[in-house]
Amino acid sequence: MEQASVLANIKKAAAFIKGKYPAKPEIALILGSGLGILADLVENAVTIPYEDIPNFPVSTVEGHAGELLLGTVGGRHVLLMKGRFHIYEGYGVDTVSFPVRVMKELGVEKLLVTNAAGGVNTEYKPGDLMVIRDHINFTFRNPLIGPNLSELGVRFPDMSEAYSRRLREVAHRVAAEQGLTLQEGVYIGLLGPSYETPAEIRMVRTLGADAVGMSTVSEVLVARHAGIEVLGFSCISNMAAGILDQPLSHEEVMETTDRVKQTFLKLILGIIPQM
Ligand code: 6GU
Repeated sequence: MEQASVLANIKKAAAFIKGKYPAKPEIALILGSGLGILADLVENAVTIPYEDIPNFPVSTVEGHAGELLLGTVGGRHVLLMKGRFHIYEGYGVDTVSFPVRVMKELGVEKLLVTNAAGGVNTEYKPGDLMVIRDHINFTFRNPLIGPNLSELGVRFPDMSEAYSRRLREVAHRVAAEQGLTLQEGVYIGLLGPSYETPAEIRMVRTLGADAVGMSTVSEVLVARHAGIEVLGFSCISNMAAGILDQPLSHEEVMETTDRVKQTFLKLILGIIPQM
């Protein structure tokens, strides 16, 4: 798409949201499987269905469209995406990351992303929480391809600290205060939707990955391009293929995220006021 019209699309979506919630959201939250319940803790929330927002992608695959929540958490104005978009659903990386561009236009300065991921590091256990130190883009797609939107960021954005050291330190401090063990490691993002083979998992371990998933990377690339500070977490919902002698299932992913969601939520609620 033409550069000018991409910018116009972003601005139009942002203007619509501003009309419903005039305050500047400082922190944005994109929460993966199972953590949607955080939405219940947003105070004075304004809810906007994605389908109402001009140019916003709508989920055609999962049946229910998703919604944006704006409100406060711990006294901070937040924007929360209830429902995200994945490449495996058939969306392009530009669509998957479009909401992040709108966040920037709204004045968002910090992004907290979470996902469910398979454990690649054999020291990990299902139910572990991992703060993301860095990622490997194994989708081989990049939402920044195309004419650079120089109003948003530079042509060749630096990724040497994609996941903020400062925010990772906040996460470790809050986790320690809560008596929680928090892993830190490298997330590798693949296309999915099939889980990996044992040979692929041995490969990504060799490449330096600790956790494997199907989301997050596109959104973080766009956020960093725009200078948004990022904090990411993976909930290790299961061990990746070939580590345990058992097949992988989405049910296991859902069961584990459900089991740890209160702990995860408490951690995130502890972190938000300190971001
Ligand atoms: Cl094992 N792989 C991927 N790609 N995504 C996952 C997963 C595994 N477990 C949860 N999400």
